Amino acid sequence: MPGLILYDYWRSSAAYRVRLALGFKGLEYGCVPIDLRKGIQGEPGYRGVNPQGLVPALVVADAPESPVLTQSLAIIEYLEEVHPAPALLPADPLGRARVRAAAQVIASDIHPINNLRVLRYLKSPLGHTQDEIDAWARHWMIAGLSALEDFAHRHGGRCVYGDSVTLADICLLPQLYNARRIHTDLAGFPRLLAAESHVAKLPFTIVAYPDEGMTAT
Ligand SMILES: N[C@@H](CCC(=O)N[C@@H](CS)C(=O)NCC(=O)O)C(=O)O
Repeated sequence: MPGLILYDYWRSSAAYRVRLALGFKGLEYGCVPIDLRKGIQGEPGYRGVNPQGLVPALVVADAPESPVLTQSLAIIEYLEEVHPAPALLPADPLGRARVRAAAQVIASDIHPINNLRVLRYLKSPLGHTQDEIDAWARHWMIAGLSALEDFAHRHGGRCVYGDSVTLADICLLPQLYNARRIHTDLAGFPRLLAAESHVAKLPFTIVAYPDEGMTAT
């Protein structure tokens, strides 16, 4: 049995962050697909793993009592502490604070209000049309990406922060994947697109890329 087991969904951007972090650190892991389209995340079996009914969850199967970790950023910070090299956070406290801030623009400010359950709630019971829901999602996407573009102008190099891959890039790639799914105009984000294009060429990103084939297992 692998030492790490990821409860995953191919299109989940939060799970995609964790796949990227695992790949960046060269960690082997097993996968349990949770099909969000079929509502498996709300079933008692999965609620037993993550009572919040969200993916990802990571089981540390080779630790005593096989603890379950939830929340993508907490999972990635755990991996960073247990497997510090290669690092996803800069060595200096100021750099770490900045990279965490960039990651939270995505993980705290964009993603939660554009999540599946939120968009479904806008449709029912609130009764919004699909056009209104898409406009909502794009509005918050652009607001967050604009802040991140500004961050990359101030602090970026080849990556969102400096020239090395950090947690900020690990959050950016899945969010741009989501942005394209809802047809967001990305022309106003040249620094983010450049960072994405640089990081997406690195081999660890290829395995992590959303692949529907994983739901078949
Ligand atoms: N803050 C959480 C967010 C997790 C989350 O919202 N996951 C989404 C997929 S990206 C999910 O499981 N959604 C299921 C639903 O909305 O029913 C994290 O970073 O792990």
